[in-house]
Amino acid sequence: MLRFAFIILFHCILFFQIRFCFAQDNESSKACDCICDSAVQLGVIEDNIVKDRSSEVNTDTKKSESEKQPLNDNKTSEIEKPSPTKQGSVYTPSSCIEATAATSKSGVYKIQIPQLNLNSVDVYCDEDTDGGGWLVVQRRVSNAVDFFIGWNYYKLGFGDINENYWIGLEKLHTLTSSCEQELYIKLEKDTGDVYYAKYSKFLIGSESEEFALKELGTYSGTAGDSLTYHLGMKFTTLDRDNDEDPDRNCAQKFKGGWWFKFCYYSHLNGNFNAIHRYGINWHGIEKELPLRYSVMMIRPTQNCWRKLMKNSLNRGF
Ligand SMILES: [Ca+2]
Repeated sequence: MLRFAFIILFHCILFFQIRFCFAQDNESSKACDCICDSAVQLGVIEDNIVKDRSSEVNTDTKKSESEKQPLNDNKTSEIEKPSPTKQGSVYTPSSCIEATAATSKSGVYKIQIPQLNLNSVDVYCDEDTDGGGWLVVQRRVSNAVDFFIGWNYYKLGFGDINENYWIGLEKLHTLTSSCEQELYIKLEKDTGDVYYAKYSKFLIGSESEEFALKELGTYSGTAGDSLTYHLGMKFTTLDRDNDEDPDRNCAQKFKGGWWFKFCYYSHLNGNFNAIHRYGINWHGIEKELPLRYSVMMIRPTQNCWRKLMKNSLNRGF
C-alpha cells in the first residue's frame, strides 16, 4: 500500500512539474465528479479485440512526427515488465503520464484499465505534443484501414495502434469516466498546414447511453470549435442510427461512425480518399476540403490527479 501511494504521489508531483514547465492551462474547473478509483466491474474484454490490420498498411503511409520517434527498447521493456511489490502484486501505469515518466519518448506502452479487468493494454503515448502524456484514441494517416464498419467494431476498437486506429468506445468510456480527461485533436491538410482543437474535458457515456458525447468543457486552439455542435449526441454507425436526421443514417451517408447530429460539423472517421464532405472533415478549417491526417488524444486533468492523490492519502499514506 505504501509503495502504491508513493508511486501515485511521485507521479502527481511529476505531472504538475510537467504541466507547469509547459505552461499548460491554468483554468479552474469544478472538481472531478467521477469515481476516480472506482473498481466498477464491467466484465472482462479480451485484449485482442483490436483488429490488427498491419499487413494491409500502405508503406507509403504518412506518419506524424511523433510516430517517427523510435522506441527506446531498453526503457520500454522496463515499463513492460514492472517489478512486483513486496505484497506480490504488480504495478502497471494507468495513464500515459505515468507510463512515459521514465523515458519521455512517444511510442507504445502498456497500461492497466482495472475497471475492465485489463492489466496490460497496449496504448500509444504521445510525448511530443502540448507537454506530452497524451494517450492516442483515434488516428488517420492513410486509407489502409476501413472506418466504414459497424457498431461492434467501434465499440471494441480496431486498426493498427501505430497508424490508423480507433481505441474503442468501451475503453473510451471507461478511461474518460474513471477520472476526468482533456482532449487534444491535431489535424493536417494536404498542404502540410497543421491545426489543433483542445477541449478541457472529454467524457463519453456508457453503451447503455449509446456512448454519447457527454462533456467537452472549454475549447481552445487554431482549428475552430467544430465538436461542440455534437455535444450530447449518441454515437452512430452504419448499423445503428442515433442521429437526429429522420430521413437517413448519417453514418451510412458519410461512410464512418461518429457522434452525428444533423449530420455534422466534424467527422474524423470519414472515407480517407473521398472528396468534399465525404472525407475526413472539420468545418472550422474548411468545410469542403477533406483532411489527410487526424489524431485524437486524451490526458488526465489536474482535477483527476488531485483526486487520485487525495484518495491515496485517505488510504493511509
Ligand atoms: Ca437518422
